[in-house]
Amino acid sequence: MKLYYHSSSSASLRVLIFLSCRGVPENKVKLIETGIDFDTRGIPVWTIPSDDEQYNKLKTNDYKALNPEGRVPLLLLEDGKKMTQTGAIIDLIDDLLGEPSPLIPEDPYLKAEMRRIQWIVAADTQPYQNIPFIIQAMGEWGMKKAQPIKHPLRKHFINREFSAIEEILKNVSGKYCVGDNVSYADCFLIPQIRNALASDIPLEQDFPNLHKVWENMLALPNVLGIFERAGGIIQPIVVDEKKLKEYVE
Ligand SMILES: N[C@@H](CCC(=O)N[C@@H](CS)C(=O)NCC(=O)O)C(=O)O
Repeated sequence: MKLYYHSSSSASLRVLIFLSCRGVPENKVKLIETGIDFDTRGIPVWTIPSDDEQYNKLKTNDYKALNPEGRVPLLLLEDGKKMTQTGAIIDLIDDLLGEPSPLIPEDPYLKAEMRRIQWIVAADTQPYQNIPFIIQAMGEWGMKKAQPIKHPLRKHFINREFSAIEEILKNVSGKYCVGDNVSYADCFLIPQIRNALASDIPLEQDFPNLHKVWENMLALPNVLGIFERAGGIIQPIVVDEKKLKEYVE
């Protein structure tokens, strides 16, 4: 299988952390980092690398030919089937491994708590703090308040949802989001915290339980290594500043 991802993408990092914490061998899921271009608004657009077989097959470097959603990550199976959406990708890889996943709590209630955190990050937080959404709000809807990464719209949604997760963690967290074992919830939450730190959210002060989980996850050398290879423990800003300025103005 092949995973098309980009290291600046928090959704991609969810799957990379999952693969590493689940101990999936590197030859089972080959990582293909997409190329990057920028549209007229300065927003990143993914491209198919020219040395990848999909480039020859599809005869274009337009990533939308591979994934009409235009988003990373994407999982390409050996038989050519594709899967998108991180929750579905992780479930599929885990099911294909064919044994009970150590990353899913056995207790049904705790499993549901894990899914709850996963969904708050994937459905209620990430889409509203995603840089393309913020740039759209600035350019089309006149919300020219600040740089996209520190934009109050982005900070509003991160703060709102982190407050909810903090309450959940008070009840179910141990070292990690759900008890003392790494679960899917951590794979989803940690990249979102990395994004929040780029927006100057005072994590330790405002969200002590999220901070605890963050510190414990970063103490795992494999997780730290993923962030370091992706540009550091704070989300890097990937926009074309010149195009963005022209668009917003
Ligand atoms: N709900 C999707 C989110 C994927 C997503 O938003 N990916 C971002 C990068 S973090 C992306 O590719 N954005 C490009 C775009 O929206 O055009 C998932 O869980 O896979």
